Amino acid sequence: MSEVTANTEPVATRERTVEGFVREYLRELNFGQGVDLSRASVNDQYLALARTVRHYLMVRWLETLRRQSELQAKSVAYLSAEFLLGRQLDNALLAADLTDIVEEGLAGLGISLDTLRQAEVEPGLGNGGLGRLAACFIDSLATMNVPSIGYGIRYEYGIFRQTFVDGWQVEKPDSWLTLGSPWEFPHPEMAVNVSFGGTVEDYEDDDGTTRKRWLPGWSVLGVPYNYMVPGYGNGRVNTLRLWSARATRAFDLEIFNSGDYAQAVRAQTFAENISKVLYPEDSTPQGKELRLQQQYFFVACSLKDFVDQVLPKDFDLTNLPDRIHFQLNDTHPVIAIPELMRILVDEKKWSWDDAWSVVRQVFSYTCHTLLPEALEVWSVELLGRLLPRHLEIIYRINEQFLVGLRAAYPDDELRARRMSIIAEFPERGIRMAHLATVAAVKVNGVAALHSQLLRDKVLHDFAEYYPGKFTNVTNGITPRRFLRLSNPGLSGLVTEVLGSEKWVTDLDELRALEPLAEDAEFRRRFREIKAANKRRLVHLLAERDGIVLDPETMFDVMVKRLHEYKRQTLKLLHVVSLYEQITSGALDPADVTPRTFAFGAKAAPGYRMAKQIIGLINAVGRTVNADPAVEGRLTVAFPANYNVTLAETLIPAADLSEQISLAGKEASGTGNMKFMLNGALTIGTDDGANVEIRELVGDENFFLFGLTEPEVADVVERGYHPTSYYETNPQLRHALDLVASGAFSDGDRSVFEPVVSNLLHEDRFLVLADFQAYADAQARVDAAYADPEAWTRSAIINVARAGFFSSDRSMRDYLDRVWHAAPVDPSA
Ligand code: GPQ
Repeated sequence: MSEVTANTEPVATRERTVEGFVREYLRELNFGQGVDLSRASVNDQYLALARTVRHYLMVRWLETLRRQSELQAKSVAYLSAEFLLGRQLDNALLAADLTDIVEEGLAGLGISLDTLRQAEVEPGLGNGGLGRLAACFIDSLATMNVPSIGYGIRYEYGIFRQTFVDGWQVEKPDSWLTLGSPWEFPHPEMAVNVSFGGTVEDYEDDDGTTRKRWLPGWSVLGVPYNYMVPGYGNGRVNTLRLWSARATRAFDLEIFNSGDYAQAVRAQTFAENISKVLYPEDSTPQGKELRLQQQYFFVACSLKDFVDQVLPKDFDLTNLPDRIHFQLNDTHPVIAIPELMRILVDEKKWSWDDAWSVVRQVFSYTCHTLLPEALEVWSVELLGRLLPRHLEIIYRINEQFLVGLRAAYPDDELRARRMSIIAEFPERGIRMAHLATVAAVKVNGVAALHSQLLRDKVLHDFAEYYPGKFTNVTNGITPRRFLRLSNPGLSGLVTEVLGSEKWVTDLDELRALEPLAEDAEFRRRFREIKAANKRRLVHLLAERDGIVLDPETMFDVMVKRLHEYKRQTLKLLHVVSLYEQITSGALDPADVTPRTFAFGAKAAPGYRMAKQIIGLINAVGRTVNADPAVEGRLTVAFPANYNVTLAETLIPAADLSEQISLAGKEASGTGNMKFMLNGALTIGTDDGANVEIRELVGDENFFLFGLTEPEVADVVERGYHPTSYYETNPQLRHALDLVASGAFSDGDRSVFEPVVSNLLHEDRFLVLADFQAYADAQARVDAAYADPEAWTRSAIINVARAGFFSSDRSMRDYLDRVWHAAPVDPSA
């Protein structure tokens, strides 16, 4: 008998050569995918490649897990209902340092790596900024050697696929899993049970104390799916654990016993509905029961997983604060607070005070909004029906909180009512942001201005009561995905002139580019890269959407969710105004800078005004693009289904970045940072992280316009009348009249009447008030663009000063200010 030696190292890691890769790849194709090369479809080829690449990361992953459980260092658990990851293949290749080997190996087999890249359907498990931020953060944590885990939901359907029918948004389900999902590792044997509903009863403990017991009405299983989160260039692979709902065995038994097979199967579907679909509302929660089920589902799974599986068996939970910090990504996971109380008090039989003293040391809360309608409030009726024990716990937390509050502010009942976790109007509800703020170690906003406004306005009473609790951590973006991978041209140039790739993990290195803004040859190369990126985008949009664009025009880009506060209508009114001025003869087309006005935006399916605005953008585009009077001058491009993948080609091609929200409404923005890093200049209001961008690049490299936040507050206070702007500004009037006339809707005046009349009579976000300032700023953009050398100088300065916006910096700030944790020594 031959001797078997235990060698856990996969063949792959021992064969970091083109031949070794090809051998592994063909093996995966034959034995994993079950096809031979001559019959393999592109999807077969892609799946085999993905699996081959993950082999190369596997040893590092196992090693990271082994070291993590050995070290027991303080870790971070990032709880988020959304992780908008984007495609995985390129990032995995980069982390494994395999791109060249794979490219060459595949080419030898007659396969183009690029074709396989395009075969990947991105996991769209998020709506927009909040979900993408979570993805950037876990990338940075892995790259910085921070022991951490991401916890979220494995939605079967991510954000819908947007299509346009006659210019109107029509949503199609996103079935990202149908062709196979090679990046996930399901562990059904590790499933955990999560309960809902039922009642709470008192009972007598062995030692005679009266305790509470939750008698749930139903339960589901949460199956963990693990994803690798590879660090860049450090051999570390962290874990993202997403939960998928399954029916419990109880459902199976019911099938068996009830005889009503169909009913029992329906019950199964009911359980599995919990992780079926991502709610497509961004910043506008709908208060739906299923959404609360989702929130509790993933939070309960995650806490149980952490306490029972991740921690060592004999772990003393009084030491929890030294071992973990749970970061709550907005209020979606805030139900974790009463859940941990329930675990400690009901299951571990701790006293309330002991439990509370631990709970208040392990959570921190990030707020991502300033819109009052975005702050989640769950009706007491619903929460009590779904989670009766949690409701009791929340009431008790509130009681205790109000006792302290009334002692600090005697005779200030109004303040107590304002701050109470329980709202009384319009119905009794649980204010999740208040619950989070009461329990959290730290509460942070996501940009300097936002954190200031949280302290001064949205959570002002709390900031007074808990002065040390509030802090700021300005958002960031990962330079791996948003420069190194998405902009190979600029990355190559930067690496060449800086002499190394150190900037990929230390983005402040970009500062060394600054003197080169004065170097004509460098500017020429920088410009040539931008031009090539524009040609790459033009090619993509031609193939993908049949959109025809001229890469010689200025690319003016606004991509983000469609929301009235973000003011896509402001940019659209500017387009309409230029169009109106040219066609009426007021403006000589020869004096108009040739521009491509690009939009990308999804609207929440139930948000009627947002869908109207999408219809209007497309209608204006149809008219403008077909009119010879403006040919070569104005083009509108609105590719459907803006997502991470499209962003990766669109952003590097942009000349001008549109960040034009009403001041005081955009918490931070992160697209603004991506454009800056890729050498676009910003036209923007004094809002969110725009403020910090402008501070860094200076007024001369930023097109600022519009009311400031205090001015907005003042206008609103004095009574805002949009019609007065309409009446006194002929250009604005002509533009609005043109829309109202039916010029973009075959003469039918009714089609866009809701948009026009909303702007004229309500205009919650002061579009008309800022119109002239915006048009003037756009005239400054034109003047600046007319001098390509000066424009390029500004663009280079933007790139050189973008280091601050690395999500690595955000993570350092969280580690220092919020988590009080540190990276571990990678060699330990
Ligand atoms: N954001 Cl409340 C979302 O993407 N979804 C949400 O539900 C809420 C906020 C955004 C916010 O609008 C942006 O300004 C931020 O840059 C982003 O979160 C990340 O913090």
